[in-house]
Amino acid sequence: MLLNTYEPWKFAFSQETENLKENSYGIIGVPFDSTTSYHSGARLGPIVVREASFGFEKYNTIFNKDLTTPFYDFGDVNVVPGNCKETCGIVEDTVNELLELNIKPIIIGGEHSASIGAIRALSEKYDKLTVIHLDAHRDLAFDFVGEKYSHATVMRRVHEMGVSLVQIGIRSASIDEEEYVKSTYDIQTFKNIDVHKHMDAIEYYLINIDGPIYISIDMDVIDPSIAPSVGNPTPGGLFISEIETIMESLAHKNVVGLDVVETASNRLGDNTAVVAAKIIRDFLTLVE
Ligand SMILES: [Mn+2]
Repeated sequence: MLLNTYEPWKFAFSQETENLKENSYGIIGVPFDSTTSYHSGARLGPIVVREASFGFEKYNTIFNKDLTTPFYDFGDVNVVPGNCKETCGIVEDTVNELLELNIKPIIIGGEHSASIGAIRALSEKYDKLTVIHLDAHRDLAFDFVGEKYSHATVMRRVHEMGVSLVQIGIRSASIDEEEYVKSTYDIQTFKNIDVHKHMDAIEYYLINIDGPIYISIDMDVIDPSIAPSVGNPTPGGLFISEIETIMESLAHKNVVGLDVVETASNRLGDNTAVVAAKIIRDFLTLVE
């Protein structure tokens, strides 16, 4: 029998939500981009990333594994266009609903501010949460053009929740952000050059992290020659194999949530959407 399983509104290989298995993963989209300062369009990220997810086969030749992890696609949250704080609150409530079902969130963005709500929910559930933040930028501004809730202030709001941060791929920051990092004891930095030249040290660091981990991936961490459709493209980024190595190091840790954000495209087959879909699919293959 031939079945057409192409359903572009759900991530490829996601299962029906009627019979939820506990301890599995739930995808939610956050189609929001109201604080974007340069290249807009991230509100369409959840659609194009889901669509791109159908370009992959179930067997993963990088990790020699089939994608067998149960996961569900719950659709998109209702965002409030123009209101970042309100939207973060809705993401937080939705993630709390998933946590009550004992399902771990995977968020497709949308601008990076979606992480604020997700991490707030998780930081209240888990003590000693570590956020692994892959990004070209630190996102540690206290405010951005007067706004406390913005794509540029995400990790400052997150750090205020009392979580530890590990920032990987950094190659752009303000002097104020650098001073803030120096004034703290729980923000670890691995710049893009560290990833290119000292991956062994980063792997060693990651596999020795204790406690629950949340992974936040801004697609601009990847080199813009590979993933150009992002809010703030920044040259000198990571390669796909480096992302694979980092994900492999983290997959067998206690990962309690993941977001893949800032895909800003409205085009089917967009490179950045394809890479974002691959990262989510790789993660689900690895965590089984
Ligand atoms: Mn960024």
